Amino acid sequence: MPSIEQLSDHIGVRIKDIDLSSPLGDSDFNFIYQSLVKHKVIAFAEQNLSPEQHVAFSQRFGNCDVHSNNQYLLDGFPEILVLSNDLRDGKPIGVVDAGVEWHSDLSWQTDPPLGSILHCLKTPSTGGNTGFINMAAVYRELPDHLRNSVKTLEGVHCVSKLLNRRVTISENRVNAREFYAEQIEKHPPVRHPLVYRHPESNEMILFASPRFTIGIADIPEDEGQSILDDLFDVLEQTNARLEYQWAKGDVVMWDNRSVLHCAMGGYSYPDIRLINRTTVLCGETTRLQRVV
Ligand SMILES: O=C(O)CCC(=O)C(=O)O
Ligand SMILES: [Fe+2]
Repeated sequence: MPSIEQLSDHIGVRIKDIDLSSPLGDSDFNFIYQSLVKHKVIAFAEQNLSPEQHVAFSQRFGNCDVHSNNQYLLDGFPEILVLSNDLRDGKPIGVVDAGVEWHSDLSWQTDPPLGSILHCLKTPSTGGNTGFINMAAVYRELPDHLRNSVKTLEGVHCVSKLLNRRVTISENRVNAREFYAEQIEKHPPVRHPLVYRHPESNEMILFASPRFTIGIADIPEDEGQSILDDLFDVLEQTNARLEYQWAKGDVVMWDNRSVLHCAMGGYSYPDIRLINRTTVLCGETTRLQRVV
């Protein structure tokens, strides 16, 4: 039977005594799934996983996404997106500076995914941590007036940084402006309630992020931005957070429905960080539920 160790007071556990490279029995898988729903971030140390095994573990949770940024998918493994600052023949081998603002993966799509699973292959000598925030806790921490006003509102989410005044474009990304201009055409903004119910924990979740939530639908622009500023102040201040320091071989999965995450940076080429990522999509019974 696996055991767990808390990673912080309000979010995250390490699951011990489990080898993800071999097929998991139902009882181990259920233990992992329940830990994910309850603790929102789960970590496993010293996992020696081939890309096939990483994908096989991910598929226990559901179908995997094939990321639209398809130039950085691992050769032969469309389910794996490479995150790295390494270069081959002078060109990036993966997404550089991925996720450097707080976000929930793919919230700019109609159906946000269940979770992402990262396998760390190389750590830089300094920096490279990943931050996580428990968005059920943030919902509970909202001042009453703000909790009441967001209940019935919808956030507008968009992948293109060009429409978001809260974010900056990394200078390390090649052709970033052209890329983000195309993204507006390919992926027009979508709406999500600011408050969802988690289908499995039944917790209310604040569903908004500085990276992808660019406004609030159907109210004046400045009013929407001011509500978002207030929400993001609560994010900045919450203690319901974890900063995860990676070691080679770590596998970390988060419940993308109930946490925001952020790559904390603090390293640069030629100090290399290399992580393989899969993202698991939601099914009919696991997607976030509307409250109103
Ligand atoms: O590299 C990281 O620390 C996180 C990157 C990220 O946002 C992601 O993989 O979804
Ligand atoms: Fe992300």
